[in-house]
Amino acid sequence: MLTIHNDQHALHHGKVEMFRGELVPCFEVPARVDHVLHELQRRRLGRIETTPDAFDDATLAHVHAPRYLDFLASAWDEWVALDPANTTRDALPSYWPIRTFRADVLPASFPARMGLFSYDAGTPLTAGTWTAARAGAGCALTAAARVLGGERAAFALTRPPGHHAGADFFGGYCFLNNAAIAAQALRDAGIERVAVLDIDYHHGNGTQAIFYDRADVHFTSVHGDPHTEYPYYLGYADERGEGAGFGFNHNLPLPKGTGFAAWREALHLALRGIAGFRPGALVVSLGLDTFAGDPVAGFALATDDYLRIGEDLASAGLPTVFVFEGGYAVAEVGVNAVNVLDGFMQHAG
Ligand code: 6XA
Ligand code: ZN
Repeated sequence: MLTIHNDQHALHHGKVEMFRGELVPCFEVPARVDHVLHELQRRRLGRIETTPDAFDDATLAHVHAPRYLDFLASAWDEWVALDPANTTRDALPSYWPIRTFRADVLPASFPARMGLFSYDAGTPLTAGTWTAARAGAGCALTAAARVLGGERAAFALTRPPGHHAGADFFGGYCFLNNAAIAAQALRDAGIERVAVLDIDYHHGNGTQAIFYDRADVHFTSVHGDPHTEYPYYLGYADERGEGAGFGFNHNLPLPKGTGFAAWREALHLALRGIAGFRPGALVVSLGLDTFAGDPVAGFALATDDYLRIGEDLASAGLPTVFVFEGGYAVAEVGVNAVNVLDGFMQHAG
């Protein structure tokens, strides 16, 4: 499979995140991508492009709010302007405008805007975050462009991940929604109906929210039940879409502890729903935190199961853009990710 690799991803390297009541070293680290890249090379799975195509920043505004993009672009400089010693610290939010507060006013205070544009304290913003996230979006756009150019599939190997990022907020280690940006690019190129399938352990709340009122992009997610699992406040089965988008959102929450047999049944259900939509292309949010050994998740998938997932995804018979999302069992994430891609290519027509 063709891989588009963003080599600027390592510029985003958070030090700490708030986790279960304390600041702990970040789970979402550059080594995750290094392991996937190494495994792709070891198994010679296909060509690897290391320089994504140039793109116009205006493309990002097809998915994200301009005031949010402006905030991200200047956030690090503003953080350092508060205190020169901040160069040694990650920026994390401390205040959020929950219900009854105003979100229309853009406060002058940088910490206040951090909270306005985020929803958790687990997503550090660092000196290289904007550069890495922007390059990551370019990687997803390039993968979409290659599939539009006739590739059966392409893999955007990038980080930070994207599926929790909404039109105007970051969270869950995500800043720009790479999968949504790829899906929108496929639409902009004239593909009438695009399906996004999110198989990360965590519900893709950002992607769902971006397309919730649209009938042209169908969103499906198989994930840990939000009653007990992050992101908690979205991802329930009764979320079907709204307005013109009603019927084009499909959530398949599963209990913590779910093993591969039940997970795969949900995948088959997801693929049946997608087939009924008759999309011209598929974007897969490829999270590997469904693995039994993942430190922040709770399903029980094994390394070989990822080959079967790839085969099942290939059976959809659609031009496919894979976008790398979560997966924090760092030593295994490479093999698990490449197993999906390998299984896919072996069964792709
Ligand atoms: C809470 C856990 C964040 C999970 C991020 C993730 N800090 N999303 O993997 O897919
Ligand atoms: Zn995840």
